[in-house]
Amino acid sequence: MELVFCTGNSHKLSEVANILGDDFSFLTLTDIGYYDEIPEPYNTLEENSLAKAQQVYKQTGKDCFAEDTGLFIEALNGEPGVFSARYAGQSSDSLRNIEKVLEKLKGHKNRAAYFKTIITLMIKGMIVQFSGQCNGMISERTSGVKGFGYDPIFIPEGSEKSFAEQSPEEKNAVSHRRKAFDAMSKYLHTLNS
Ligand code: ITT
Repeated sequence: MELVFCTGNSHKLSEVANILGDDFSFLTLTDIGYYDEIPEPYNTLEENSLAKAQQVYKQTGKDCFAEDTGLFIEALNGEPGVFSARYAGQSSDSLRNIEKVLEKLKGHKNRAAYFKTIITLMIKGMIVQFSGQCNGMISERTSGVKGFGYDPIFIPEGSEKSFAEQSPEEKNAVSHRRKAFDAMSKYLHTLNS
């Protein structure tokens, strides 16, 4: 089975390679020579992840999967949510995005938040979606240098360390991405059996 992971985010590529291990391998967009931009114009993770997978499938005919992820903060009515990549402006600048979150949360006691990942898998003419969520809280300040995006301010439930202070193995054991990809893996095994 040959599946293409439709992402331009190198951090996602390495996390997912680590999560799937020997279970399933995938091709990257670079592997198949696909360099077109993939827009995310919609207001939901479901629609954006579907649009990403559909664009690549329509243009290459290859079975593939894409994922869209957002950080949802309770006290900010779910912001930055589906707009997580460009919360502080058009370009994806994690430091500025984090600054904006910390500024908006100043004085808020409620720091509850969650990451959510939606995967769309296009395989054998079928479209299937999988979801994974990781609950936690937003810290008062950044800590740690590992991971990417909002990891320096996200403390997952059950931990005292931010995702950016955790090893890749620690983050991948509990993350939103882990849960969504476990569900996809399980589905692929049932297809293959
Ligand atoms: P794609 O090519 O896969 O679309 P992207 O970087 O545009 O890559 P998303 O729209 O899914 O990805 O993600 C939005 C942003 O959310 C991303 O740029 C990060 O800043 C942040 N993000 C996603 N997953 C994260 C994680 O596991 N930890 C911290 N931040 C994350």
